Amino acid sequence: MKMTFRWYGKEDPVTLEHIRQIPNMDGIVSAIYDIPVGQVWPIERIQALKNEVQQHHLKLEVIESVPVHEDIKLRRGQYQTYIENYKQTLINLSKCGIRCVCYNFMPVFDWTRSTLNYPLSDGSHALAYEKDKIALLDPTKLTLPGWDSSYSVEEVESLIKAYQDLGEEGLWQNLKAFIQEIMPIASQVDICMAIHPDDPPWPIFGIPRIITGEKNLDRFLSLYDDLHHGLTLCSGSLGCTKDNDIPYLIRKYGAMGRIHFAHIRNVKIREDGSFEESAHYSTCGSLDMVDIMKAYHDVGFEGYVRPDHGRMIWEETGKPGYGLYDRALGVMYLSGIEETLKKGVK
Ligand code: DNO
Repeated sequence: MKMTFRWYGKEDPVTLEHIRQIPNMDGIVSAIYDIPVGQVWPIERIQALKNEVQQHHLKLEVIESVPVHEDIKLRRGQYQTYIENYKQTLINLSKCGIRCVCYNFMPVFDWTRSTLNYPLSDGSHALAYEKDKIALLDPTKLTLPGWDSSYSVEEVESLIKAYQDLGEEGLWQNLKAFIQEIMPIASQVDICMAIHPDDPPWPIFGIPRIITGEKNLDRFLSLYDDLHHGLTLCSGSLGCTKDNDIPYLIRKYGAMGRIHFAHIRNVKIREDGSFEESAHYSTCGSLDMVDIMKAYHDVGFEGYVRPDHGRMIWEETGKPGYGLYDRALGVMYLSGIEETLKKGVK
């Protein structure tokens, strides 16, 4: 597997100089953040990002994400233009040597939490999803770091209503139409498309979410018969419900060659189904990292992997979930397990 690290560009308090000092690190996961969703990413902009990464002796490996415009997910308005733009962006990324693109099909909201700085018992802070607090939230008055903040309160209200009317089956139909339009191009230009699961993997605020577990992942993969059509297997997103057995899913989809990108992190699931994000180390959360790494090892996974959300430790401040220290600890821990597995130590 190829270890990578997410970098949010020049605005990121975590610099490429810092990232380069993490052992076993040479791949960067990034994106262009200032182009409005739906517009084409010009080759020059992609090349500039790539050059900047290379100047720091790192490689731009994965794009996370090329976001999908809400008009595409709702198949309304200017969806045809946005799909054509999406294809052109894939062509441009391919010309710059990119082979893996992560995206998601979550209606309106990307990852959702009730608390961004939940105090853990060791004095660190992490992201948490507390069911009772989520139930009281008004999504139109809230912005989380992973969300598109360009919508007004009225626009968010009308989007929520549109998805409630569309329903789960309608969303599946629109996803299918999108996949069938973009995948021939992605395949032709040799880009592996890696859909990110919904986080959390259940409906929120009364709107559907469909990339949630084995049955739906099977259905998703059946939408297009080509190895370029695949998954970002995010242990933390799928793993925040005990319904999903992560090592089993890795073995199943890994053996099929459908996992292109692995996000690895731990979560601690509570009795009531709420969860808090924990350190990567197995006993800090509900997931067994050795089982997870062993599953990747056993299926001969050669794709990209990155540590996912970290806690805020050692007084670090920064982008929630994306500080330097705890993610770097995650890299070292995962790399240690991988090295042990590779050497065949019993
Ligand atoms: C959360 C991330 C997600 C992911 C997108 C992919 O930290 O894993 O926001 O980048 O869902 O499109």
